[in-house]
Amino acid sequence: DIEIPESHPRYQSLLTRHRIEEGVEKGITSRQGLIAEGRGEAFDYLLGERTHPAADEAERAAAAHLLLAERPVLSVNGNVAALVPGEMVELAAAVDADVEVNLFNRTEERLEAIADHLRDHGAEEVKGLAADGRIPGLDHERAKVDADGIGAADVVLVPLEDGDRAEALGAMGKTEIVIDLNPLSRSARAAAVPIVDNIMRAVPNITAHARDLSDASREELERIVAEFDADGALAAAEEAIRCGSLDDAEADAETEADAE
Ligand code: PTJ
Repeated sequence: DIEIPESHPRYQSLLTRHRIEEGVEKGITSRQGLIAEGRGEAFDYLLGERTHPAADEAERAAAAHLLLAERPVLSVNGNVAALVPGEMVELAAAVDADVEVNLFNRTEERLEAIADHLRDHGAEEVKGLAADGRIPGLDHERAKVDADGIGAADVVLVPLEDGDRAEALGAMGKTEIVIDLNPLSRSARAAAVPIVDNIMRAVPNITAHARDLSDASREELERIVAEFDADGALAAAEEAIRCGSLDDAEADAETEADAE
């Protein structure tokens, strides 16, 4: 194990990288997951490694969607399992959702390892092993889902999803919540709620919003969902990457305003 001093300026990023490495060693994360992590890190660096106000709003809209859903499902792949296993289980409990392992590069070994890993982190039931449902329009291996999981879901959270699958799920009429640091990715663009934020920050924040909204009326939740603007959220993220993110004065002003 490596020790990363918390005082290191890039502590979070090094911790994330270390978790992915460990995930590969444990047979949870694919080697392609290392490449995906590198891509994500580059975008996070440009975003200033913080949750921007537009991402926070998307996280609140995601919580409202999940609370309103009849059959919400949280999809877990090899990167998600390595980075936020306990946090996904907590979110599932907060919004009463199922957890389903759903892999881009599907192998039985990795499926089992991820399901075990989620159980070690408190999951009671893990879906994805039955694989008795299909997403229309995808080739055999990539189409597999549980018929009573993602197959029957009305709202699905698909973090770090491949673009083809995100589009195919959208075409099935499901409300998709995507977490992806790249605001230009097809997955983010296919989503009803694109969350441009690091999954390490996004998932705990969706849970915090869900807890905050647990007593909200249906009308209030529906209002949050209706007022959310997906194109606006993507544009704000792109704007933050292009010019705003490294402006510390602006960030400080925002923090001060929040404190007041
Ligand atoms: O475990 P599997 O087989 O299901 O495979 C999972 C990966 C992620 C390897 C697979 O789905 C894949 O290849 O995804 P892509 O096409 O590389 O897309 C991953 C997206 O997630 C990219 O747009 C990255 O910017 C983004 N990303 C990477 N790390 C993070 C992230 N977004 C949020 N938080 C992160 N930590």
